[in-house]
Amino acid sequence: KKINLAVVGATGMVGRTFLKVLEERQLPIENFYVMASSRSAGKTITFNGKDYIVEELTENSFDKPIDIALFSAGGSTSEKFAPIAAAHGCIVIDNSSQWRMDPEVPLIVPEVNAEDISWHKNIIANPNCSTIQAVVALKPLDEKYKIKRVVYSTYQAVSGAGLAGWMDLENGIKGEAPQKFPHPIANNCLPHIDVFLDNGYTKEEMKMVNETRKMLHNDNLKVTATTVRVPVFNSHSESINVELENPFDLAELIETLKNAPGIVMMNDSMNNEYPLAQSATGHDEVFIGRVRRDDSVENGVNLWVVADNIRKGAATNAVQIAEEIIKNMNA
Ligand code: A2P
Ligand code: 11C
Repeated sequence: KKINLAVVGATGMVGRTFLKVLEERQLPIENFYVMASSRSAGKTITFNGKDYIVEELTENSFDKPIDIALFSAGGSTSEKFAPIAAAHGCIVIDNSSQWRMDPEVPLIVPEVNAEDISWHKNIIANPNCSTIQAVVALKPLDEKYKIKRVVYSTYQAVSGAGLAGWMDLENGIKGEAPQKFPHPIANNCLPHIDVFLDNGYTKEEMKMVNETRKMLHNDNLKVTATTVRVPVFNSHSESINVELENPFDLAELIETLKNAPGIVMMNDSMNNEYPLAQSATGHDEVFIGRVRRDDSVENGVNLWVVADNIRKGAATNAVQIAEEIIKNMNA
């Protein structure tokens, strides 16, 4: 069966990548709709060789039959319009942080917890980009060895902050002052992503903590994070330190990661082979390397994990969720 699909926020950075990934993966689409704010209404967007006129998102946008809507138009747009779409029987896959921690809303990475899709009430949340690539790496380790504690340190690209973040790096290299970030990002590392909270952490750091716990189904998992913006245009890199409950053989652990879904191992350090932001960009897999034992604890391991934050970290993951839904519809 072909479906009717809408992209909300189709003119944005993630929205445009939604279209690209939908084309590449050839989703079975009957009627296709592109929506954005009044600012873009009337513009033309090409999809699968056909022109579509951007519609303004309004309360009536979901009066027509739409099976699935991919939202990436900010938290407040999702807050208002996702429930309207859901009430009309449309399944919303929402890329904002608005619904992620709602106990009624499944938070999904298909390689990690596709089974949670079954209890959705027409809204499904797409996790934060830095959490998506981390849990793809952690899930196989949790299954085999049970995770005791996780320490995240991230090196995040400016594309995560949208077009404005991208321009701050591009213009910063030319010596211009920043518009988006509070300090120059060119030739700098900013230990500051999203806003600061009362506990001294940033919202990005707490997203990583809370979303990891939700997807690994362990509210008590010990996890902490330091998230850092670095002068890289695209793809997030992460150092992940993991303490496991059970002892492991390093070669076997590497093999476990290698055989897990969505992972590409690049673990030949002696030949200078390890994941890099430049080589991950444009791909949908999570790249893992520098796998080595952490001898400072009993069963510790260190990983270097890189992925395209706009693709696997946002658009591709959402389209994979849509594919799961379509599979279930046709089952
Ligand atoms: P528009 O282009 O009309 O402003 P980004 O994260 O790259 O800035 O993209 C944000 C996306 O969300 C854009 O497609 C933008 O549309 C859309 N958007 C922002 N605010 C609204 C809104 N109130 N209603 C619908 N779409 C919105
Ligand atoms: C960044 N991770 O790199 C953020 C962007 O919760 O979807 C994604 C924000 C979110 O700036």
